[in-house]
Amino acid sequence: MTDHRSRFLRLALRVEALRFGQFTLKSGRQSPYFFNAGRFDSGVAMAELASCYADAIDAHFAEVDLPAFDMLFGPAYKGIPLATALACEYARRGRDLPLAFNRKEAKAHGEGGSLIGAPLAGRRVLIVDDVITAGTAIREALAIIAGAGGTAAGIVIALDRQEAVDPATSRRSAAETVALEHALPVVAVASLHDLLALAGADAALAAQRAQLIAYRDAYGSV
Ligand code: OMP
Repeated sequence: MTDHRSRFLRLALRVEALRFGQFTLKSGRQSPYFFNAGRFDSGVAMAELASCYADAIDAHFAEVDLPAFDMLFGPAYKGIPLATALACEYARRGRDLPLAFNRKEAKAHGEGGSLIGAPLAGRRVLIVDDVITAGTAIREALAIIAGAGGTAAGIVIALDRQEAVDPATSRRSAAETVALEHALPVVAVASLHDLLALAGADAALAAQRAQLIAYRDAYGSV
């Protein structure tokens, strides 16, 4: 497993952003694990997380000659601190990227509107979000970028749960479906596959592994 994958998963377990139990998802599925990006709730945890995102992105786009994206967008709410921390991490690495995010309710006074930050028009925008299950949140972000005249250049998430939207008809994951539909790279720092690999190698996670496998067999793309 590449370094950023295990670094991220161990960090997520340490700050309890990744927890095991019984959780109801947005889709209504009962999941034996849940990823809560809100638990990266300190400067050090957020900075470590941003460095994992940047490493995953740089590894993915390493072969591309031109910068693949020239702006970051964080969808409300969880994407906002993630994109901001990533912009700071890139600044630390010597790259100053414009940054924008949205609010969920448009504001009628003051500066107005629902977009905050650098203009999206004419930019190749990398969407920074927390997790993909069915891809609904990401589709909303794609529509916001297109509506503002930007071009989506890719999507980066911390965790790809690798779930099929309707396992009875297709085992293609939501992330793969979005990637194909929009001809965009979807880069995940880690995936359920990586979590299973970690659980297989770590005695402390052995008890969770069987439940993760059962869940993957029921809903997973792999
Ligand atoms: P989709 O819109 O179905 O891709 O799911 C993404 C959203 O699900 C996230 O933005 C969260 O609101 C929520 N979620 C998590 O945060 N962590 C998980 O592990 C699973 C979900 C989920 O409900 O599927």
